Amino acid sequence: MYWNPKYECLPLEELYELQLERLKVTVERVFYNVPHYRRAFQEKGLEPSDIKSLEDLSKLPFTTKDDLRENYPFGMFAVPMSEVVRLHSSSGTTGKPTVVGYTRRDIDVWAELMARALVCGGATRNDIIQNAYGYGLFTGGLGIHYGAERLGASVIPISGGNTRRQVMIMKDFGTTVLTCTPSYALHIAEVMEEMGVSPEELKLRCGIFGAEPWSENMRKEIERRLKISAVDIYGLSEVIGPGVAIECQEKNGLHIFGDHFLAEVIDPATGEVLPPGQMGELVLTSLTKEAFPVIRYRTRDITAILPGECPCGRTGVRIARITGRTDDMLIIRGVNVFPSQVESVLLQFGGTEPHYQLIVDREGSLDTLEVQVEVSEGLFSDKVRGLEELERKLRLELESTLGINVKVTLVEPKTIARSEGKAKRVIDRRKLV
Ligand code: DLL
Repeated sequence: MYWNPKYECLPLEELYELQLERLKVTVERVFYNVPHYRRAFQEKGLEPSDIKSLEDLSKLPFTTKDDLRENYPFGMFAVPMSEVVRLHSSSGTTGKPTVVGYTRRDIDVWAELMARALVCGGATRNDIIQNAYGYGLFTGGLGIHYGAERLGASVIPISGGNTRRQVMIMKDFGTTVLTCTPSYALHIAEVMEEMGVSPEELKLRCGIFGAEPWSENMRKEIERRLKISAVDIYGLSEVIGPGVAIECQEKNGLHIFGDHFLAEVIDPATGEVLPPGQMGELVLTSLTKEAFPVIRYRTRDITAILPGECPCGRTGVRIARITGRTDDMLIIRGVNVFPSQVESVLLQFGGTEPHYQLIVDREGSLDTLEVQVEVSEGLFSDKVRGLEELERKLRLELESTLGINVKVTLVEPKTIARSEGKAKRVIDRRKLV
């Protein structure tokens, strides 16, 4: 049930003590080794010795993606390159990618955290883990891989893509745990159906899915189609990669490994720290990283810190499922819309497939939202009236959930592009003009 019960279930008093000790070390490390941090601290009149309690965290400056870009590629590293044994990078939608580095010890800590995460998510050393996250600069593939090896499971480093082969290997090798993005898991389920392979022929029992936002309804759909238990895993390259947080078997929020990361949720407009239960932007501080420590990194991910304890016994902070990103949030005629809200509505309806795309455009000065949704095979061959009725119902439900007018377009099965990694849910044509 636990990989490292001592630290995962550390009594809170001891956890806070450890966090403070590690925060002080991290603050010193960045102050003396990273010019950006020294400047940012000095602008606020801060020195490392000003950090005397965990409450002092809120005095520290935020770090943003722009800060990382301005210091591209290695300016935020706190160790000489001779100590860096691995580089990863994540591409944003605009500008330069972010480059992150790891010392040998960072890689070791990451493997430990990923082993913890896999166990928390339901894997054991007896599992055969098919790792269909992309291998390469993306942290998903290698992050999960090292954790699975540390756990002692048998890893199949298949990476993303070649879906028919994924299904064949899953069947022939007796894969028990699948790791990939939720959108790819669904695509694998679809290809399995095409190949006439039923979940009963597989040994698959568990899926550890993340790297993109997904809804509770999407979880149910994946669980139903693959006949597995699916958990949500969260992480980001800037903070370490996968392994920052994961759900346990209770599936009631994602546990953050508090001996390695401090989490805050802030109001993205004012920067004010919000109390548990309130939704805002997640801000993370690393406590043990050597090569690329981050202080109050603004993730742009929207969540809330959950109040109360989890029956599983892990003591660190829990966060709610990420509903979207501040920069993914569409503002359509002044109304905030997240793709995950649309997904949730679509999945409540029979007759559609959870493959969808939001197309935002501007007619004159008015923003428009079109939701393209695939119809399931059976229904598509059905009478036109049935389709019209479905379109109308979906439109009404989406309009009442989102609070704006929506055009729903039902499209033929398998016409929306499938992803092997992170799905592209939004086409915003407004930006092109
Ligand atoms: O996506 C790391 C990862 C790999 C996480 C495999 C989980 C599994 P990046 O490519 O840097 O790293 O993207 C990080 O992806 O800020 C979120 O916006 C989003 N994201 C990651 N996990 C989740 C999740 C990896 N479970 C960005 N739910 C993050 C929602 C997620 N969004």
